[in-house]
Amino acid sequence: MIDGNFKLYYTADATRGLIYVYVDGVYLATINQYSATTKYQKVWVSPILGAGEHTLRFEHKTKKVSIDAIEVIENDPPAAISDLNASNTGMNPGNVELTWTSVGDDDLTGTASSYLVRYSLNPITTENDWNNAIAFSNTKVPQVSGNLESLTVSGLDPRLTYHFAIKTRDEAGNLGGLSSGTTTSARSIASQRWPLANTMTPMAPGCTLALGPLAPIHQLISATITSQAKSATEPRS
Ligand SMILES: [Ca+2]
Ligand SMILES: [Ca+2]
Repeated sequence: MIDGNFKLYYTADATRGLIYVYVDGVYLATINQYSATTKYQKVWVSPILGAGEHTLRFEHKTKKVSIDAIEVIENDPPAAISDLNASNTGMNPGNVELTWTSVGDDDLTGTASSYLVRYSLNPITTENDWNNAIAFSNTKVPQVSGNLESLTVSGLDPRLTYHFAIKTRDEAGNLGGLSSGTTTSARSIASQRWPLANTMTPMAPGCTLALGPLAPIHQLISATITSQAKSATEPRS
C-alpha cells in the first residue's frame, strides 16, 4: 500500500478469534473478531502510516478469522500550485488564459487527476473565498508534476476584473491547498486603449470622424465624434 492508512472489513461471530496485524514486519495491533451474534461488515481502522510502500501481514492462532476487504485510504494530497498566472489574450473578449506548473498526486510527486478552477470578482485567498467563488467546469487532465499547464477560461465579462484560484485533486479525492501566485487577476481585454486609424487633423465644425479599422474586441464600440467650432475669444492651439 501507499501513504495513508487502511480499513479492514470483517465479519464477527462466535467462531472467530484474534487477528494480529503486522506492518512492515512490526506488530501493530490485535483485533478481536469474537461476537456472540454474527455481525457483518465490522470495520477496523489503522493508524496513519508514513509515506511510502508498506507490507501488511495478518496472523491468527487457534480460532478462525475473517478479512472481507481491505480499503486503502490515501491521505497525501497534491501540493498547492505556487505560480498561478492569469493573463488576457486581447483578441477574445471574455477569455482569460491561466498558466501554472503542475503538482503531483502526492505533494510534488507523481501525476494528479483533475483541476478545480474557480473565479471571483473578489480575491480568493481563504477557504471561505474559495467556497464563494464560481466554478469553471473543465476536463483538463493534469500532466506529471513540474510541467507548464494552461487553460482558457471563457464566458467572462470583458468589463470586469476577475481573480482566479485552482485546487488540484488526486485519484483518492484528496484536494490540494489553494493556489497562489503574483498575478491572479486579469481583465479579459488587452487594453483600455486602441489606436485610431485616422490621423487627427483639424476639422471644420460639424464634421464627423470615423474610427477604424479596429481589432475584433473593439467592434463592440462605435462612436461618432463631432468637432465643435471654437469661440472667437478662445486662443487657438
Ligand atoms: Ca496517490
Ligand atoms: Ca495523493
